[in-house]
Amino acid sequence: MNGVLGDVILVNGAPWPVLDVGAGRYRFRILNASNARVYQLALTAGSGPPLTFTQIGTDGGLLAAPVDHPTLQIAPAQRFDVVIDFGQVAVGDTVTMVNQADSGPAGSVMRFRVTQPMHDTTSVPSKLSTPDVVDPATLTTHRSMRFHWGGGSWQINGHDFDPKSSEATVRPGDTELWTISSDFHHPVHLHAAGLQVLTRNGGAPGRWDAGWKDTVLLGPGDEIQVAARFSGYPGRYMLHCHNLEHEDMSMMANFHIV
Ligand SMILES: [Cu+2]
Repeated sequence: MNGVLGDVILVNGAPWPVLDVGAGRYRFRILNASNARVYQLALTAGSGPPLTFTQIGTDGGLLAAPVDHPTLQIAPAQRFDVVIDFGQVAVGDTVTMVNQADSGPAGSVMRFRVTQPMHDTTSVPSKLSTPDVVDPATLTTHRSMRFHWGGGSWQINGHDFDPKSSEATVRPGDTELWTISSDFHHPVHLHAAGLQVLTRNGGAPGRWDAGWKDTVLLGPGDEIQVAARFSGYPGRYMLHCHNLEHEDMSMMANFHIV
């Protein structure tokens, strides 16, 4: 039901690797390539306070402005572009990227060893890009996508994946308002589309929802509204839960761009 959770955490193919860094800013692109595990990443320093992630980008590119996060919740298929400033810790110290969502072996991800001083003249600009901001009032087509257990399988809108059926037909460049609801932890992924979270459970978007995404995480009982912009060529595309075991248990559907 949860998907398969392994007991060894790999980063770029290596179990719990160690990376030597200088005492300055580094940019990382973090992709959750686990089949089912949702991480709550944090950075603990050997001595001194924990470091923060300065998020500069997400699935669909740069954010408008950087956002500092003490922790990053990242679901399968999601991406976060971050800057970590190792200049905040002493040379010789270590920084561990931990996963607060688990304990034991899966509670550790990787370690950074700050091995040398670095003449770091970089800074993170306060303005990064000017992404399109969708005005929800302009969205005239509304659809609902319900990600729920169907008694024997994981389903979207009450049915198993059917290669012949379609949940939506849109035109290239269309932007629609989709309400996505969930009974469990489902990272909802659309192919060839950008998603901007407009509301989460009736309130403001969550702290990790900023920017144009293509994968949004819902928890049990969650309901979000997204602006969905379809950028692909005409053809058949998928939407699905990116928990691979849920997807394999038929939580997948077609949509068409015509
Ligand atoms: Cu799922």
